[in-house]
Amino acid sequence: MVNMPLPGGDPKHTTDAKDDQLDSAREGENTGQLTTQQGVPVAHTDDSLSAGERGPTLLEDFHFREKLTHFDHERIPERVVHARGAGAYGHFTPYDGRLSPYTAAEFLTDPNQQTPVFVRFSTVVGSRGSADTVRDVRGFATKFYTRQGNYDLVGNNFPVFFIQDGIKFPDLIHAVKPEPDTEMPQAQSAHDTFWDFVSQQSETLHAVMWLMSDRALPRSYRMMQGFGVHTFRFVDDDGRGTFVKFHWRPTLGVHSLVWDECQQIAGRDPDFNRRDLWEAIEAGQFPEWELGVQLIRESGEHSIPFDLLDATKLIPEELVPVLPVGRMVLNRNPDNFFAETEQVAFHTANLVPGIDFTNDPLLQARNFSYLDTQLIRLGGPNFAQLPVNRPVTEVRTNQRDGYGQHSVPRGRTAYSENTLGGGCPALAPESGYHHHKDQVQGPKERVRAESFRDHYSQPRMFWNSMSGVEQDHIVSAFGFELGKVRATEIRTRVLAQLNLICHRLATRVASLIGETPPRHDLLIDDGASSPALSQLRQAPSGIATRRIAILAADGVDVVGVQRLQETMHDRGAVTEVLAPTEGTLDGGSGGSLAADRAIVTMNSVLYDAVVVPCGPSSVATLTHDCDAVQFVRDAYKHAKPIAAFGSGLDLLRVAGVEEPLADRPDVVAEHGVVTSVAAGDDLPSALFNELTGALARHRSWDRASGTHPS
Ligand code: HDD
Repeated sequence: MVNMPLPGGDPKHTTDAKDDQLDSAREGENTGQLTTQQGVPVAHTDDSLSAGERGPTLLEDFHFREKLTHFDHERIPERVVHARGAGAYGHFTPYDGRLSPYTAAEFLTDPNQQTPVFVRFSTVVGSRGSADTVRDVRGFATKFYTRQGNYDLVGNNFPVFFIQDGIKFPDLIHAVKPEPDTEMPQAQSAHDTFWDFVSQQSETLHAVMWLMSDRALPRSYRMMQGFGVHTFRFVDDDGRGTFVKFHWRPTLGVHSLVWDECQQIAGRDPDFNRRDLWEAIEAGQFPEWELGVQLIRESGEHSIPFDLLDATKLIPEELVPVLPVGRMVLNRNPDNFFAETEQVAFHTANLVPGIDFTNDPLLQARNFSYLDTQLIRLGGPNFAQLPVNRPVTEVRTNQRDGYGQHSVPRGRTAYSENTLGGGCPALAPESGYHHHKDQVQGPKERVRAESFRDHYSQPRMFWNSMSGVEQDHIVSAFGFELGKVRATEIRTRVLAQLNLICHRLATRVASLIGETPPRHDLLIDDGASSPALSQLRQAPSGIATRRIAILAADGVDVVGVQRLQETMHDRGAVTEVLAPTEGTLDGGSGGSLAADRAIVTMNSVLYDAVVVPCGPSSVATLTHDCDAVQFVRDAYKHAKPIAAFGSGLDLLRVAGVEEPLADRPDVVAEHGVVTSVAAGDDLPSALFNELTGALARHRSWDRASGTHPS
């Protein structure tokens, strides 16, 4: 049964075939008596069994031994990369049959099929307990539980990778991970070994440009793109192939944090992205992505001006448009982090009929690595039986035994071909998986293809595609990262590489780190760019789920705040009232308002916008509260929308906001600072509209102070 709601009475209301299947593995809430693993009720668990009140502990205390032994074995190896992550369940539905001419994969072509999915987002470099908001690539791995078996699309939020051949993956990861002698720094690329590697491997440069860009600092997992990265192959019912690149596009738009914020959030809420995903789903604000594909005929392979097998290259959307093909919604949080998000096992070789690989040497290496890593991480060959990993289709193999065998296979035969078992499980010559018949020939040799040699034109295209603000951020990021590099010769080598991308880029970075800029402009820039790569050039999105902090104290204009809340909630935003202490605030002209949180427990970096409402005594309190003043100062510095009305404008003045402020009820909106002297029922709706517009634009980079940090 796929996607049919289950009858009530289950421990949890299930919604699809995967949820239905998981139900059999879910335990009820821990409400009954405590037992041992053997189900024996436990009478006493706080003192071990000892010989005499102050005597030694006895070996026969089986409850003590079982409790300690299990605890001692609770940890499994964390993922060697992508150790820190967060996941959720949902579903994918294709829009229609538009991909039918290209692929036999039913989940992509049958609009009547809603396929359950599990998605895990991750950072790459940090350990399991590291902060979410580090400068890093984000993993975007999707397991589709299709009717033809599990398909895994194990992608990232960058469309390109750092190396061309997977044999270099251990070198790359050893260079970027904490240095082996000190195990420092944690979850950072800003150290000597990473840049030592980069400075000698020009193939890394394109991905490094993405890493230094705002893409490496996503505001939310819900607001980032995903990419399959490699060129894959669709295969139709007749075995004909078409090259394909996969894209996920979030409906909430693509938005980033700024670096200064990221560093603050890493201390104030290291779970920032994880919490954001969890809370949005709990609140019913289900994140959505559109799946898009770029299709290239096999005969057109060589019309693309670079090698499709090179994972350090992207196909500009202007050259091959992205065809939207379906929608994914994440609507269910896991019940248990370890059982589901930690034990989920992705593998690039989990394919269904209709999708195949190409000879991309990075992908070929991955096809070895993922299965291999799951064996050590999940302790044996039966990890596909773990609830989160099980397909919703029936599994019938001749594989037997091994650690953690959970099923009870019956019958005498576990081999093929057999007659004793009636020849079962039988082969599926028609519907089974057939590898694409790719023609290959050539000598056996260790060599990098000539067509992989150009390492500079796409980093340059990326740089050329950025807006001025995005370029500023990239320059500052290089300045920060290389500023942490102690070895001068590494800095010099990196600058020499940057000089081959753009002389101006190298010169600007050199001046930030006090190094001599490369002397000559060595390149001829063809000016190639792909405007689709710029985040800031994309159309503004809506404001759904954006978080607005309302700063208030006793004496606040309750009517004004309530009108603001109602309007912004109607538009999908989330508001929270922050006050010097939690509790109920008295309104200046009657009424009261609940304060959701104390200002000191939060910070403007945890919100998208801040509003200071009217209320002379409320504002007087806030102007003497350092945390409240800093709140507005930081929001201003980080180019976030700020609104104030009535006496609320005073807090903006004290915080040093330099934009023109209103001196009449008419709304003044300059560079994302929206003000009016009106209050309560007189508040003009233009104030809400201007705030909405500023939120949809995300940041105002043109602030008068010009001091926003990158
Ligand atoms: Fe990888 C995990 C994505 C190249 C070897 N990778 C992993 C995850 C993601 C990616 C999203 C986390 C999956 C999860 O949430 O459990 N990896 C990529 C992308 C790559 C890439 C988009 C390039 C296009 N990876 C890559 C190479 C190798 C690996 C070249 C090795 C040759 N990756 C692994 C791994 C991991 C992994 C060691 C660690 C944990 C795991 O697999 O399950 O096998």
